[in-house]
Amino acid sequence: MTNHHPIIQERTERTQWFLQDRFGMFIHWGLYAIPARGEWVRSVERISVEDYQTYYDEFDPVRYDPKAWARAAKQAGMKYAVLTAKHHDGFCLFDSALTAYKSTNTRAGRDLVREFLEAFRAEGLKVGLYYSLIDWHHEDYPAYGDRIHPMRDNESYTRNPETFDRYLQYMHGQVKELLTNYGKLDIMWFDFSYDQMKGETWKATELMTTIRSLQPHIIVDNRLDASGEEGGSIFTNNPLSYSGDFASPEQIIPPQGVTDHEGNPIPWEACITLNNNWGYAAQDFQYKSPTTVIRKLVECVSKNGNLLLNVGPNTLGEIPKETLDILTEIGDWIQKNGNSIYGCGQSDWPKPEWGRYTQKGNLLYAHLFEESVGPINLNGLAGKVKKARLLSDGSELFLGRPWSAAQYPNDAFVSFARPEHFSYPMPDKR
Ligand code: JFZ
Repeated sequence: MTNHHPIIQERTERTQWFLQDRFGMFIHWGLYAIPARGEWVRSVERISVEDYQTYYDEFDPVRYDPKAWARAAKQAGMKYAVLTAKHHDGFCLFDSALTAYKSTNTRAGRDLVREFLEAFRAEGLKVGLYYSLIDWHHEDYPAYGDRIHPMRDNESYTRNPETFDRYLQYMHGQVKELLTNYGKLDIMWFDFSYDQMKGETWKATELMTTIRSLQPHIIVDNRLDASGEEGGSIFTNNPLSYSGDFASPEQIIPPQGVTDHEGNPIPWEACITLNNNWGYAAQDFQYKSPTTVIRKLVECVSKNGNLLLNVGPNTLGEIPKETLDILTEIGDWIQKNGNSIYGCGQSDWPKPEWGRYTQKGNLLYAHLFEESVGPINLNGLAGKVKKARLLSDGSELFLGRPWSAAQYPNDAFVSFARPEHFSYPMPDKR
């Protein structure tokens, strides 16, 4: 049953490219790259405004070369990228007229956002900006100074409506700057809502009206409305204007994909770190293997979702070597197997026990996650498979029925070696 709710219809239209592209790069970068203990360091370690200021005073990313980042993303098979224009610490990587707390006033002296956008567009990638709703630096935000973000602290906080309104003007103003001064943006990634700090507390309807009038095609995440399990009105059949265009599960791939309360698929993107931190963490070497990342990408696609894979560049502006090596291997795989990712989605057939399916029209992509003993079985596909090919080199895969499979009349069987390598008799070989 199609839902003709205008917000859902527009969402479907706007997210067409997004659902094709499937794989993007998340970039968490800011002053927190200097302490190198993750982007929450100021909150977690209760760092004072004065002490955090030293990072601002030192910030000098002399090796920032967004063209190199863009090449790495492109080579890895990523089709879009999202950079933290401002994270919770409030430091702006762009030349905002509304604050002095920005990269152009540091030794960097550069509009890092503008350079990022230009470099990634030049590589043909779509571009997005992350913008933190939370601001630990703005004096009118109710977690200013030594008072730490309430989700990490039990001390109570109060929001003064008058002064908070000044923050909203600032926040709305910066969003307008980003959507006015930087050309066409493809994604606006807000982060995040909690407790009463959600929806209309952000004046979300007004903000969305502005956003849609400035950049009608931009897609927006669901975190203006709600974050986490609560999810927000994107999960209903009557979403609010600020419900967002896609759900944003974080550090998890939803077991059943993401659907609304009635079971209809909704666009989603899992954001996942490569080690255990978003921002650069110099001592965190717990990187996921390229195989894991590839399989997680396949898993997302097999559940109609996207993967936004995070990188955390260091204070000099470099993506860590460990990260680049993983991206290279992912790219080598995608180079050969990208047809099973882009434009693909959930299969009509249930998950096979040996791996996962992705599907595009009548093309079924079988992702084998384990070594096979003998042919692999395609459950219920007997007589339905015209031919089988190895995606990476186009070679024919033998499609036949091993004698030992007599008790599985409904399954098709695919072998990875030539039939003569098998000891059982092949009826069509004599
Ligand atoms: C947020 C940020 O705090 C984090 O630094 C990072 O940018 C990530 C992508 O997004 O993390 C969240 C957001 C929401 C919840 C938890 C972590 N939540 O609602 O529980």
